[in-house]
Amino acid sequence: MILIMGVTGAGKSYFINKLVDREAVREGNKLDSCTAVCQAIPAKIGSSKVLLIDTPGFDDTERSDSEILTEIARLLAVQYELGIKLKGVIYLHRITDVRYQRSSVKTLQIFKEICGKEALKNVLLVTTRWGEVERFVGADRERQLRDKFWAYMLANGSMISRYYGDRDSAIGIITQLLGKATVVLDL
Ligand SMILES: Nc1nc2c(ncn2[C@@H]2O[C@H](COP(=O)(O)OP(=O)(O)OP(=O)(O)O)[C@@H](O)[C@H]2O)c(=O)[nH]1
Ligand SMILES: [Mg+2]
Repeated sequence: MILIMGVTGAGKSYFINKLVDREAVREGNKLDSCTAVCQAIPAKIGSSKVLLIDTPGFDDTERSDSEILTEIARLLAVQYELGIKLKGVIYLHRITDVRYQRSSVKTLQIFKEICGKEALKNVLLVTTRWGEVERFVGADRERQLRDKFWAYMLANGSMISRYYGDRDSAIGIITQLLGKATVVLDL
């Protein structure tokens, strides 16, 4: 199982749909947040079977972060009870964001706490929407994420990756986690 997390509108549902090559989950093109509950989508990547979990984004327009946390905790409890192994977590962030807003700082803080230090080596920090920025502008923002906002996580074994918006790129990202040992999150 792989969890897909990030602030609302980061492109979590879009990423999953590209990966499975169908409209498995609803994407939102409105200003309102879209995904309200966790959804599990089975996918086959090469010869591996994986369960992708689409989560409601933090900083949702309708619900508080604590409601969303409760929702994710509920899902993790069921997963643990059923003996489904967690391979890792993908955290999506839009490279088009011109500021690392407070909502992102807060979300990342919550995210770090959910994972716990031990699990950070199973975290993939992924930037999205590279088609909408000049490559050098994106690269400069990525460097700032690496040096500042994501430095702690990278120092503890998390990895960074770019999502280019297509299926092949999504498969490449998932594959990076499939080879890892399974983890249990602190939450
Ligand atoms: N072109 C392009 N559009 C994207 C990309 N990622 C997301 N979108 C679009 O951005 C909008 C929001 O994406 P979603 O995937 O619904 O965002 P989300 O993270 O699931 O948001 P919540 O469900 O509210 O937490 C949708 O209209 C997507 O089609 C991307 O990489 N490229
Ligand atoms: Mg969604």
